[in-house]
Amino acid sequence: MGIDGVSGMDPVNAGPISYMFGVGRRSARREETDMARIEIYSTMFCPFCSRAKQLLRAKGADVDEIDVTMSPGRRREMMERAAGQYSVPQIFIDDAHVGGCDDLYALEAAGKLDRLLNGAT
Ligand SMILES: N[C@@H](CCC(=O)N[C@@H](CS)C(=O)NCC(=O)O)C(=O)O
Repeated sequence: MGIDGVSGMDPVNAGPISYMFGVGRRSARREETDMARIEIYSTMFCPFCSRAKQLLRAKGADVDEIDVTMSPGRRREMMERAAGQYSVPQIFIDDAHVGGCDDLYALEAAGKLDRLLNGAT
């Protein structure tokens, strides 16, 4: 039994296809550290995206980046998940919408980001 009740499926070793379709909720590294799953929708040459990734990586977070520059379908997906917001980045922690770069830094300034990243949602 894998995590999250995915029967017969080892989320860490489920292979690239399962990984692409998000069967495994946490990567091997997340499994070890119990860090939250971070997804960031970004585009190329986006200073706000770089700034957000910089903060997350400085905290040791394992970031799944979804580049929507050339992908209108993924941009639509982003907007659906982010209550219609179009700008990048849009950041999700364990599937919960955090918002953009400013929102991420506001969480940090309020002393709430570490707790979210450590999976205490
Ligand atoms: N306040 C936003 C600003 C984000 C922003 O302006 N991103 C630019 C790219 S660097 C963008 O998506 N511009 C297109 C738009 O706003 O429609 C944040 O902190 O994330």
